[in-house]
Amino acid sequence: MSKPEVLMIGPYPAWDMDDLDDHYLIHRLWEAGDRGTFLARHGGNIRAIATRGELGASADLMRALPKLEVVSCYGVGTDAIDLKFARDNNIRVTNTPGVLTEDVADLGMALMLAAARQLPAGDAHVRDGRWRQGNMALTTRVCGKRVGVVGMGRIGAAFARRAAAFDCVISYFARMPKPELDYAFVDDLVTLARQSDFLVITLAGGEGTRGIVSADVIGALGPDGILVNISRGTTVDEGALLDALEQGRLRGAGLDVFLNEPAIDPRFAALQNTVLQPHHGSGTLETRQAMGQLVRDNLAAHFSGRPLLTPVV
Ligand code: 8YV
Repeated sequence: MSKPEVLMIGPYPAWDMDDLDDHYLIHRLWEAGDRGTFLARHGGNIRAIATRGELGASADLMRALPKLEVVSCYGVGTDAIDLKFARDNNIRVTNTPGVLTEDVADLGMALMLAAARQLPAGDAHVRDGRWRQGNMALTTRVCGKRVGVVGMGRIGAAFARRAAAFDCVISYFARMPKPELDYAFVDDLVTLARQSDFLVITLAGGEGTRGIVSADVIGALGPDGILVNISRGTTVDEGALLDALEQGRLRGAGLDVFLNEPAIDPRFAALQNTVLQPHHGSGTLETRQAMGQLVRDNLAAHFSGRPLLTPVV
């Protein structure tokens, strides 16, 4: 029996690619010269898409695959997948929740500490020999400070547990209060920002949260505030964030996500009060191995008629 044909939007690590090649006929879209020609040639036989959180699957792409049955996403965020099109066309969608929660939350804590204690500046102070001329400037304490968590899903809750271990006072903004948590629910982002020393964004991306951290929210966080974003670049008014960081109306930021990744706004590179990471919250060997396994297990379940492990649609 011929192998099911699968369209991959971008590469996975070699250990995943080898296994996928063993079980499926893989079409590598990122290697295609002309995508239109490539899809016209292969699209009619493709039954699955294997994509990544940041690459997604558009309605136009799925429309070019008349036999598409399932989209398996390497990542928890499905905001780049047209879920409505998938739902309307009986296309299943899976993601990789759970396995990446702890690492993304770890990076959020690391970014908060690095931005507050200015770890990149301290590293440079030592490496550049400037320590011989004197100590670096004083930085900002983290422990015991007020932390506002934007979004209280798996990642937000995992991050809050970490901040609580630093004796931080935690409040949060979410669609609904979660009374089972020992944190203060705040139903307005400006109010949350005004009463926070750190504002940490963990909520899902997509149209429903686009620009939710607005210029007003950034202004309420204020010149002593530090913003951390481990969600999606779309959740923040990035122009307002850059303006505030450049004009000293925000103490600093720790950012793992941006608009237009990886070709982010060059203004970020000039900022000394930011810590920047290349969308690497889930970027550990352990987590990426688990994510790849879950993508492959979902595909295997689909093609063997078993229930999907982590369905979104
Ligand atoms: C993905 C992400 O792992 O999980 C998500 O939604 O944003 C990342 O953690 C990454 O996009 C995979 O390439």
